[in-house]
Amino acid sequence: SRLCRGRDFQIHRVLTAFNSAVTGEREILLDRYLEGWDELVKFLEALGTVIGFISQEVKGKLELVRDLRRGAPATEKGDPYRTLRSMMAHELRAGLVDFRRQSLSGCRTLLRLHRSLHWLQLFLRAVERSSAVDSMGALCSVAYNQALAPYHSWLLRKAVGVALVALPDRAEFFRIVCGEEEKGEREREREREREGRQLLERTVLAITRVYNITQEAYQVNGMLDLP
Ligand code: 1PX
Repeated sequence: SRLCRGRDFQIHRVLTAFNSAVTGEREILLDRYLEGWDELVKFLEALGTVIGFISQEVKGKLELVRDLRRGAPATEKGDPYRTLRSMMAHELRAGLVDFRRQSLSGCRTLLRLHRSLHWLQLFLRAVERSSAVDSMGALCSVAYNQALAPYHSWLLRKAVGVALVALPDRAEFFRIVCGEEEKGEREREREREREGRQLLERTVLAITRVYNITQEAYQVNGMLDLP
């Protein structure tokens, strides 16, 4: 069942990864950033097959950045893919960033993940404020229209619309977030939701911090619109 597949997902791992991605110098550690995404992919995979194309898309992007990292290992001059800023500096210096057309740079690839974190922030904030009558699909698509749709083609927007109809309901969402198996009575369900909300809040804060630092780095380098 969906629940069993979802058991793997642990929201506290998302929290830990994104929290530890930020260093004292406000650097973003790419390994930790990608680990945070690995965990989010598990959540997507717990949602089942209709969402499958979205998790494939994310996995492809994660793999691409990791391939680049492996292909440019650390030397005595430094580790080019250790942090977001070192990646930007390295790819700019090496002429790997194409400002005119689509390329396979780490910068343009991570920009897609970055925009997705914007979506995630908006979505999770809406979930926090939601009540039992709200539909997940609706919360999702409001956030999607704001954060991602402007970058997507008409056809993709339609496909996403179809996929969002297949989202689980709110109770199941919290079951996946809290990693509990048994369907409890009302009381248990409420308690679980309280715990879930607290963890969600902290996770949103961690993601927001990472998002803001990343946004600033892209802005400083004039790379917010990389094709
Ligand atoms: C605790 C809750 C965790 C929830 C985790 C959910 C994480 C979801 C992240 C969504 C990531 C979407 C990636 C989009 C990247 C992108 O824009 N790619 C497009 C452009 O790439 P390109 O290389 O061509 O420039 C690409 O064309 C898009 C592919 C399909 C993406 C569809 C996005 C749908 C967003 C809505 C996600 C709904 C997930 C439901 C979670 C409850």
